[in-house]
Amino acid sequence: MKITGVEAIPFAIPYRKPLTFASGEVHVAEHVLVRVHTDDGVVGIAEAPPRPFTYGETQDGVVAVIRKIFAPQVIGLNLWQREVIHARLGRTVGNPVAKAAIDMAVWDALGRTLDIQVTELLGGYTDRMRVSHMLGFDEPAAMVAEAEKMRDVHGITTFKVKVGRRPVELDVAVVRALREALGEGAELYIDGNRGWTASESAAAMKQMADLNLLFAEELCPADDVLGRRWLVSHIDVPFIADESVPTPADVTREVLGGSATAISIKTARTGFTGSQRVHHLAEGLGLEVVMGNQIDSQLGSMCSVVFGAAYRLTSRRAGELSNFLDMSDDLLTEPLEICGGELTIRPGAGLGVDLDPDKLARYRQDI
Ligand code: MUC
Ligand code: MG
Repeated sequence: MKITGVEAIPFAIPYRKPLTFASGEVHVAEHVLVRVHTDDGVVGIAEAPPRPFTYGETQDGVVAVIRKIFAPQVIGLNLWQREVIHARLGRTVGNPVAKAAIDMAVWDALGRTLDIQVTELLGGYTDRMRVSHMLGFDEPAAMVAEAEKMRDVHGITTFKVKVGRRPVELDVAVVRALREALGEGAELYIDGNRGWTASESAAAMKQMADLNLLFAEELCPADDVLGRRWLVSHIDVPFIADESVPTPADVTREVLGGSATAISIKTARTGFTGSQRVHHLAEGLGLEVVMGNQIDSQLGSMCSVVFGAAYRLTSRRAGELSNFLDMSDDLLTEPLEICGGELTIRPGAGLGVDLDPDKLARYRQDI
């Protein structure tokens, strides 16, 4: 049960199709694989997807902070001491995805040691989630074609549409085209990644008033404090805070300040231990919750569904679990499959997934 080593392995897998959104774009999954080793010979795994445009982390920075600061802080602790690990990692400011990956690899190692699924250790509410697919910027016809492919091949009927371009009519045209093509049965919501001002957001929401949106996410920056409060009080769908709420304290501040009425939980930034805190807080505050996507690979997507399926609140809405489909390859021995619009937990212990050593050798960047 004692942690004997923590590895941080940078890897890079190109996307078949880059994802573009208001705050950035991703062409290659330049992530960091984290492996936590124990004295029983157990190895827990997780990935850290650095997002410089969201949290300031880079692939090199994640590797360095894990090797130089975090690994020495957790080696020697045992797997049950997750709160000690959380506290020690918390001594360093920032670095959310590096901390989250260590936390989730520890939970995976614990599950494997006890021969229990992590989702059961967390809460065990269900074994699956409905899937929401995230559509990056493109022409309306191309975004409709992608949504139809996701519906026809994988049964997905919930879509998050990236918005935040100027003029706002560019994005309004996309959402209208999607609604017309997919019909009223599809769930549609939008994510602006802070691209618009509050008044642009309000104008866009007015133009989309007849399109039956489920949510609006981060349309304008939370730092535009008064404008955002004004916007949130004037729109009639839940307003999701995502990158503005990477910690429980941020959730409290944004929600009590009137700048959000729903939140995105991303295991990639809060791990399992931090996501539990955010989940419990959201439940207490009566917030809608969506399991978000940090443009995760299959390993990261499995972490999201493992957490999301563990609780009633997080499994109620479709989770953003499908963007790995755009990657040219992955690291797992058995690829994840989305069937009938759902992603199901794997039966094995821990996260229930294993790494393919040949694939890791092909994509790792450090040898
Ligand atoms: C999202 O929900 O914003 C895009 C940037 C990022 O950090 O996460 C993604 C998805
Ligand atoms: Mg978002």
